[in-house]
Amino acid sequence: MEEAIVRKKKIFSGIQPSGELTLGSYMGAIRNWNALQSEYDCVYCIVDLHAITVRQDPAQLRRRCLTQLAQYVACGLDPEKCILFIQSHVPEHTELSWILGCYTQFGELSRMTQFKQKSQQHADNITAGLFTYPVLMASDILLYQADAVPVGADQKQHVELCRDIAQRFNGVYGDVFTLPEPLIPQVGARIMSLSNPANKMSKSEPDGCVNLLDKPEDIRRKFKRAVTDSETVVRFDPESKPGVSNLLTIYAAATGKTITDAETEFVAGGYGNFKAAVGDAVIELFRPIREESERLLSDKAYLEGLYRLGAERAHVIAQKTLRKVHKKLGFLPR
Ligand code: AQP
Repeated sequence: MEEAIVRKKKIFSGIQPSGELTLGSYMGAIRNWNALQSEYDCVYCIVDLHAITVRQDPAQLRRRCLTQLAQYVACGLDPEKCILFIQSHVPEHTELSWILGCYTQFGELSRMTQFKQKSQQHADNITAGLFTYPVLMASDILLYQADAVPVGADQKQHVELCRDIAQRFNGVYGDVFTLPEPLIPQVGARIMSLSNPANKMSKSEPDGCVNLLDKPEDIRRKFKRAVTDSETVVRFDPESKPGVSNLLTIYAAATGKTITDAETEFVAGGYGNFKAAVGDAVIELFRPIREESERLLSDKAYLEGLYRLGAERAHVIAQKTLRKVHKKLGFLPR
């Protein structure tokens, strides 16, 4: 009997080196990346081209790219199992981005929530890059023919736009791109800021943010100060108790317990004990990651070798897709 050849599904995702990796990016994205790497062909990127849509300090950007790579590996991403690389090292990302920009509507980009928020935050520097960010993101995903994109809830809209662009392109030229699905975790899809639980925890807004490399005493202090409410009941109710609900989500995601079990665990004892327990859970979760990141960062040659190899492997796949696109468009081969 003939055996069916089952194609392994492909996964792509990336994070901007626009700040330190946070509890939010860990819960919303990296944790899921880890879980997927054994079963799928995974490509994970440090999206430095996206980071420059807002001003970055060059020395800091260089340092953050290397630190982020070390953190990816320390979080459990295995360079033997997945491709880890830096976006600007694979020029096909920007080449495809120009092409896809010609298949994207101005109106579609104007509706993107992230553009609206970031153009308010950076009102003195609303660049074309900030506006066309989702086109570059679509290129990142489509170059690798990804079936799924593990991201936090805030990126769902961008992945949906990527699908629309791919569908439009395929509608004209035939089956060129795989249509990707967003993969959003059940718990931890949107971790909120500890100081303002109405806002998402974001690495470019350090206030209310817990970072992967924070020292235990800093994590403890940040949770101690976390904004809750004037009640004393630990109950999951994101509408009327956003701070407490966010802490319950973090606790559940960090320990693997359900939110209901977490509520029961803290039914007595008040907010003080609750906040300390959430802080301790995060400290224990991040301790091995911080220690391993520090160890890896002391071996710069290893990290450089890793990102070079990653770029070579990514380039082979990206080149194949871009050649196909050029051919479909009617560009003469070089
Ligand atoms: N608070 C969060 N909760 C859950 N998931 C989150 N992610 C980010 N913050 C949270 C997810 O992690 C990945 C980060 O990718 P990114 O840096 O490219 O995008 P971002 O969403 O713009 O991240 P930040 O931290 O908010 O960065 P800045 O401040 O530079 O814009 C994505 O999968 C995201 O969903």
